[in-house]
Amino acid sequence: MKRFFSPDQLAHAPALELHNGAFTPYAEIPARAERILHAIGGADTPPDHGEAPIHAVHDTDYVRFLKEAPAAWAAAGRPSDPIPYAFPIVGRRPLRLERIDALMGRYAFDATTPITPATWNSAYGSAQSALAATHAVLAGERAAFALCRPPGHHAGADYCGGYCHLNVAAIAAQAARDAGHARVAILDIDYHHGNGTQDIFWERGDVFYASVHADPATDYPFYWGHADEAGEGDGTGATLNLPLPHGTTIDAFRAAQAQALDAITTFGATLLVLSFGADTWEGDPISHFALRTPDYATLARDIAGLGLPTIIVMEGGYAVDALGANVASLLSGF
Ligand code: SP5
Ligand code: ZN
Repeated sequence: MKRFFSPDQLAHAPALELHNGAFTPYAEIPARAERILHAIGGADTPPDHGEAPIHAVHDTDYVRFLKEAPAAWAAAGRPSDPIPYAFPIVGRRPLRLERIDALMGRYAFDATTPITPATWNSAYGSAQSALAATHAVLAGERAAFALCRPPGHHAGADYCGGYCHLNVAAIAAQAARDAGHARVAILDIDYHHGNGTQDIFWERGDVFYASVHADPATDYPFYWGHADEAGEGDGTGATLNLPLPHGTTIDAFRAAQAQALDAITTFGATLLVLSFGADTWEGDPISHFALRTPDYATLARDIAGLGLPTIIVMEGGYAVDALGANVASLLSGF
């Protein structure tokens, strides 16, 4: 299987994140990518498809913010990585976005996602890896793997959060739409709900979003991913949320995924984007499911059974010692 990764993706390395009221070491570290690369025998550097496919998903002012925020933060005299700490209440009043502090909260939904001077280049490289995998599949590959990090599924059209800045799954799906696939599906099997992906396609009937994830009643991102969220407008029925409880093992996870696969078949997708997180693994330090390493091959075989050309993008997974084996297991199932 073709695999893509840009060395630029290693530079984004925030020191700390705000977690449960204290600063702790950032969990989404460059070593994640290094361990995956080692396990899968390396990857090709993606060609440069430019910014246009990013702007097809993300707002221009948000992209400008990602590039400019670190310098504005430094100019305000702050020695730390830029971390938002004040957030607007939605719809309260017109926003005056003059200070960097106001901008930080406007373009983020949480305080766990620092934007360092290296972040834009790394997120751009992550998007280029997703686009390279997309073009490989559009050119006839059965499946291709984009080793995306930073990951993407928590990022919306105009916001970051959850270690995500550019929504690589959405960028891949949109690129496939623009290349002529009329109906595209995104299957998200990261432990967390992909709120950004859901928001981006919420009112669209041409891109189906299905997610199997930890119940937002107990887990991040809390405000999205409940079973009754199904899309609106043209997108009514084109979002499917399958929340599961702590302790979920392969049998229940596989059954929920089968429900998602059935819905994708009914929808009539001609191409699939898989948002893959290995944070469903039993030893993940920030999650509470109990999948085992061989289970990822099982899930992948079920997904491959759809018979759709498939772009696999990497999302979460924080048990660094097991991450390579878990990704290799998933890829082996294809
Ligand atoms: C892509 C993805 O899996 N994002 C997950 C974001 C989850 N953020 C909320 C939980 C943060 C836990 N941070 C633990 C830090 C340990 N030092
Ligand atoms: Zn996750």
